[in-house]
Order: sequence, then C-alpha cells, then structure tokens
Amino acid sequence: MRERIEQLMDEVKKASPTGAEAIEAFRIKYLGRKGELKALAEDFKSVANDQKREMGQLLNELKKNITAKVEELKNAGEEQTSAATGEDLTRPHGDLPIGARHPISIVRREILDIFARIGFTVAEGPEVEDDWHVFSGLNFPPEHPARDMQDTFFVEGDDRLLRTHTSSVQVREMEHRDPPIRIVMPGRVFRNEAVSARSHCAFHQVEGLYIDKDVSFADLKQTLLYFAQEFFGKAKIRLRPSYFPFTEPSAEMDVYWGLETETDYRITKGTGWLEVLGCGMVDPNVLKASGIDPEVYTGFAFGMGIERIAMLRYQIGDLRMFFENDARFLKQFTSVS
Ligand code: 2U9
Repeated sequence: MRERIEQLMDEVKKASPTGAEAIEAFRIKYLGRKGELKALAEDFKSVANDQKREMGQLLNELKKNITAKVEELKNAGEEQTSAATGEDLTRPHGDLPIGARHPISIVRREILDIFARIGFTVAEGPEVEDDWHVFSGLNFPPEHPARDMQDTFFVEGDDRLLRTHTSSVQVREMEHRDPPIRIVMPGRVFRNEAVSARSHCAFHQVEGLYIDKDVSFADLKQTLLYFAQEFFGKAKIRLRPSYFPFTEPSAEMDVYWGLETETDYRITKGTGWLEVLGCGMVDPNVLKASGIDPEVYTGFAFGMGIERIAMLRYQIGDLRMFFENDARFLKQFTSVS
C-alpha cells in the first residue's frame, strides 16, 4: 500500500492537465466515487493494525495533495483566461457608482422623521379607492366640484377612483382604530390636471392626523411650528383662514423665510412669506362618519404636497423635473439618509 500511495503522490505532482474538462477528469480520477482514493480506502480496511496509523497519515497527506493540486490547476486556468483578455481577474474592482435617492424620497423621509420624533407613526393605504373613503366620509357634499370627472380619475366600469388625497387613509384608520390616533400618511395621489411647471396629474403628499380628548387648535399650531423649525430652520409661522370640507376651522400655514437676497424676493413673491401647507381641526361630521364621537374627541389634521416642499428646499423651478428621471438632475441629490 505504501508503494501505491507514493506512486500516486508522484503521479499527481507531475500531472499537468489544462482546460476545465481535463482538470475535472483529473479530479474524478483521483477524488471521484470510483477514484484512486476510494480504492485505497477499501484497501486500508485490510491493513494490519500496527500499520494503520502510519498508512492513515499517508492517505490523508495524499488526499490533501490531490485537493491542493486541483485548486492550483483551476486557478492557473483562470489566470490563463485573464491573460487572454488582458485583465487581472484577481484584482479588486474599482468603486461602484452609488446612486442618489430621488429628492421626493429624501424630503418625504425627512418629514416623516420629524413627526416620528413627536410620536406620529406612518399609515399607508390603497391608491385605488372608493367614493366613501375619498369624498363622502370626508364631508364632501354630493355636488362638490372635486367629484367631477374634470378633477378626479375614475376607474372605468367600476365605482372606483384614484385617490385625490391621502386623507382616505386616515378615514380607514379611524374606522379601524380607537383614539388616541397620531399618524402621518405619505403617498401618491392623482388629479385630472394638465402637466405644467406647477401641476402634475400624479404627485406626493404627506398628511397628518391627531385625534384624542382635548386636542386643540393651540396643539395644531405648536406642532406645525415645531415642524417649520425642524424642516426649514425658521421660527416664525402664520396661519391664514382657509376652507376645506374636512376641517373646520381651516387654515393655511406660511413660514417666514426672510427677504435678504434676490432669491428670497423671487420665491416669496416679495412678501417674505412662503405658503407651506394646509391644516385645520377635523370637522365633527368627519369624526362621526367614521364612528368617533365628536362630543368626546377632537382632532387636528394637516396636509402638504411633497413636490412643493422639495421645490422650496432645493430651489427647483419646474415640477416636471421630478417626473422626468433625467440622470443629470437626479444625481445631484446625494444623501446618505
Ligand atoms: C381626515 C381629516 C382631515 C388633511 C388636510 C389639508 C388641510 C391640505 C393640501 C395641501 C397641498 C393638499 O397636496 S395638497 O394639494 N392639503 O391643505 N389636508 S387638512 O385633513 C384631513 C385628513 C384626514 C380624516
């Protein structure tokens, strides 16, 4: 047996098969199920007991040599391939280009983070909705213009429609949960509008809703002031009276931006104020429609268009930039967040 092992050691050492097929045949000849090593393992059974230890060690060594040889042959094969193409395949490759997050994603994430810090969790819902969750449950009267084909996309042959705001998600949450409810809803919404520098048929919103006992307009104002400070770094806001079917009273919030530079004049239209979002106290009818007792609970809500906020943040003059996916535009927004 010793002679056979030594003979094989020698044979393996001298062998130089080339090409993947020959190397595999070499491996099978020695290490395969019916290979030389297997045959030796059979012979090993009849080796005298006092020889077993030494023979066992030799066999192990042979196996190691063959395995190492197969590896060596394979690597040499790869080197040949690389030599053929002139490339060193063992070199670590260069840096991979890292993509940039879309500005809408960056801004959405920042807004959600700001509200997460004061206890708002994220809720999401379907983009294809029914009339109840988009309009009726939100106190839209039957003849409200937003229900018109001109303003809303309807799904053909069905009484379904594309949501025109994410408020439909809050309605779903109110139906399924008891107060306190403190949620923010990010999402894509759809309106039947011509595409222009200031409007698009699909855009993104973040809305917020807080319902509990004793929630007041002062809570709304303080929450929005906190948001303005965190997002814009500005400490002065104002609330102008407004109207939405789902809130009463309703307001629009402006942030004082300042009038120091020419850009400040341009983006604030010379007023120093930026219109940022809409808000209000949830209309008692809306609470009632979703099974929440307006005698016990009150709530505030707010809503903003992410594109609008991103345009202010990055000084982008045309909304269409967000939807064209021009890599020259997108790669400017490198962010690790
Ligand atoms: C429920 C009750 C009330 C969400 C609100 C606004 C005011 C608002 C607009 C901002 C710009 C939409 O993207 S935009 O065009 N939104 O002004 N949204 S209050 O109010 C709600 C939501 C859900 C149950």
